[in-house]
Amino acid sequence: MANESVISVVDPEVEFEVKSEAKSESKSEASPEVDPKVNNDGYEVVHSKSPLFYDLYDRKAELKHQTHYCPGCGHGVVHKLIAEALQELGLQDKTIFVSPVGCSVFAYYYFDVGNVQVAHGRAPAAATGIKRSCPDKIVISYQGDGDLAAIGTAEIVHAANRGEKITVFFVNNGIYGMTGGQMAPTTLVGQKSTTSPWGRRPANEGFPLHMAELLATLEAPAYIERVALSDNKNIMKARRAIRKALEIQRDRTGFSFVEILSPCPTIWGKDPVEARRWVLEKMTPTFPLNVFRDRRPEIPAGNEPPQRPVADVLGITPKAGAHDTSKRKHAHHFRDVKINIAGFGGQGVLLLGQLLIEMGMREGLEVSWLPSYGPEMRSGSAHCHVCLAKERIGSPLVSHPDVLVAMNEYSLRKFAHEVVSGGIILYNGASLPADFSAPEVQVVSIPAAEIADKLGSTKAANIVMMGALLEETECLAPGTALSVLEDMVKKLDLLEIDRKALTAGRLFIDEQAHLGAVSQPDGFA
Ligand SMILES: Cc1ncc(C[n+]2csc(CCOP(=O)(O)OP(=O)(O)O)c2C)c(N)n1
Ligand code: SF4
Repeated sequence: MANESVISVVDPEVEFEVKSEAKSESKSEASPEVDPKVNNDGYEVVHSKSPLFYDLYDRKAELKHQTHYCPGCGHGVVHKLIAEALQELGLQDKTIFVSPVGCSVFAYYYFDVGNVQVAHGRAPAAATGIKRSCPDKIVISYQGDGDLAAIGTAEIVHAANRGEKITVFFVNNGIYGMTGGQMAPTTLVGQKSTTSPWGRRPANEGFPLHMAELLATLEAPAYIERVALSDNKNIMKARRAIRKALEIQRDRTGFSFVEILSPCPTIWGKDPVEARRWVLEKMTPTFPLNVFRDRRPEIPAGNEPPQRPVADVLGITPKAGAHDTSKRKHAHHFRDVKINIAGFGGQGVLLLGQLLIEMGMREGLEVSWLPSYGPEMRSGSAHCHVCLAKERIGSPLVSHPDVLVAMNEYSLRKFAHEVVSGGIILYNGASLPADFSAPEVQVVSIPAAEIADKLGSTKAANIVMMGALLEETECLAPGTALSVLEDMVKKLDLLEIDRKALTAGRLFIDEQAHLGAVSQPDGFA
């Protein structure tokens, strides 16, 4: 055995090693230094996992030895080919991978690149947004046939038709894998699925959709090829196509699309070898392998989409000096404040949130506003999450607010338990419901609707609450509130009421809340 080379697969995820005793002996004689290509067991590593993949795929303890793909699944092969191509082209740090809904939903566990996981079928739309806002990045839309050719048909057709400079890898396994084998638009005629147990019948389910051919009828795409993971020769062709598609994006040539016929042994009920054969023998007659498009699209010059900063497009360009803390109108005593404003539609719940973020922006803070409301036009429940922060906001979602503004009893009961310990609840009501208790937070009842009514419009109850909020938390300056109201409220009579409502809310906290409106514990101010 001394001169015999042994090839073994030690890691199920790919580490081919060659053991050559003669070689390692002579090496150790020549030099005691450790050769990085020889591992601890004396095996020479001749092929290993792409460094573009994470070292560790985080999995549950009992599944640690395997990826989440079934043995023989084509997704693993496609992942490997994409990783190798990105590595060879030196694009790892520039790549943003958009993963779909389907078996490959967890692609972000494997690729050590920027990752975004999107809703079913929306990958080309999300990729469009990412590419347009980050034109120097390499943006990959990775999709199955259910994702791309069923629920996402519109997205892919329009992204291709616009000639977005993204790369789409379309893994066509002729079936819905993740959900257990329903018919896909690419299911073959006669092929059985859980939703066509008799086999696909064109008279009932139509013919298989040829996505590569369909997209090739459009003018904009630069590159469209169909390849197959049926045997080594074809896998090498797939490798070249994947690399070429990425080069096309790197060179800013245009939209590139590779359809990859791929085995799904589990749902097809075949072993991995049979499944590969099935790709060649059954799929390629329906989906011929071909380069359908390879040309630089002729797009009239000067037709590029405008590249403007997002803030500019939204018209929220910060005013000069807004980020200069020395010029801030208000010394903020907090790092961030998270607020949930909840009530019925029509109570100005969402507007109150918008006023607060406008004030925050004017005071140079980072802000976010996340509305949530039901389908009813009026009177349905509505709430919005508001974040005011000195640093960038990671997520606009507020699970545990510092402050809850509850405009009605329903919202009080629904959201009170979410408020952080030591937080504040401002309740629009003369008194709290008898059985309500929130021992760990300060609760203030403010008869905002009544106050607003006396001022001339119940609609101003939200502004009364805003005054109370500003006075209680001192998170923003009342002067900023006034200037925002003056800019945003167009009707003069309403503006006058709002001004009074703002003052009334503040005065209520200063002068009356101590006299009995605080439920528990007292002395919050
Ligand atoms: C909006 C929406 N509709 C339906 C589903 C259910 N669903 C999850 S994956 C999937 C199809 C996956 O098939 P495919 O895109 O071919 O990917 P594969 O799993 O075969 O790789 C469907 C219908 C969903 N998650 N979201
Ligand atoms: S069900 Fe099919 S597509 Fe999904 S992981 Fe298994 S083999 Fe792959």
